[in-house]
Amino acid sequence: MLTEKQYSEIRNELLESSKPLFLFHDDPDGLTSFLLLYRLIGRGNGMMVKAVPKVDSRFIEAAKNPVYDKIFIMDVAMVEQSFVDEAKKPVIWIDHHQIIKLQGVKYYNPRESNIKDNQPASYLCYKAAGREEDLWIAMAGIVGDWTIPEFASQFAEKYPDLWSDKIKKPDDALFETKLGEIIKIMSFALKGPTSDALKCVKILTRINNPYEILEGKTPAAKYLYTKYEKINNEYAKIYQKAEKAITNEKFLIYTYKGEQSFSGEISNEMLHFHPNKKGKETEK
Ligand SMILES: [Mn+2]
Repeated sequence: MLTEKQYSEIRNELLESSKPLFLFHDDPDGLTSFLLLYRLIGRGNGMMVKAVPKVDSRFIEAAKNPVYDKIFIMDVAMVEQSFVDEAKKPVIWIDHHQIIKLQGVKYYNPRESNIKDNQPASYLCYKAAGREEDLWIAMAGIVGDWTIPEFASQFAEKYPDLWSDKIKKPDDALFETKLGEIIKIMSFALKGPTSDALKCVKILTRINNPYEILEGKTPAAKYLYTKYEKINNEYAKIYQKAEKAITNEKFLIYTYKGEQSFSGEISNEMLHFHPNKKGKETEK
């Protein structure tokens, strides 16, 4: 757990920033961490950290841009010291991966007080931003990172149709609820060309309730939903083929070709619906 003092330090760093640069991991936990912090102040720009989860020389040019006065890094496992040194700006790093100590960084990681405590970055950002109306965004990130927070019951009460009494484990929520569908929409929003992913991120900063996405009511929300459906079709095809490949063997190795990489997602869903198998995805 971070302390209340730490949460308010993060909040103050945000409130006092004229224009922050946000660097976030390109998964639902990283994305929602960005949304939660951005929505508190409505200023700044976000960039995804893709491929290698490391803030390095790829981000120096953006970091040096004089329009930004501070850099926030969320849910990225590694930051290079040379990045911090060259950026010459306050760096606030909120993470829950292995502890890494750098010079000149304000570092927030719950593992520092308890090595077993790895509450997702979105959990930390929700607590720091303190906007209860963004509970659904926090839940998407936290459950998307395979964690059920203590405020899940609050979410269930507010959005009973997005949750279910049967949920015991994070994967029950991921694969058998409407919240799980929102998480998938967010995850697929980040796929494809970076420019399109960023367009989707921008749309998400302006969405005020989960039903807007699920029902695709506004043109912007519909854009997200259509992208989701398109990618999900591809996903479903590969998933069904992989499911057909299940044999009595303990391990399932399934190889596929395609535009998108779904290895993690498919393997996780297979494990949920076929818990007696040990999945192993390979990709070509
Ligand atoms: Mn994470």
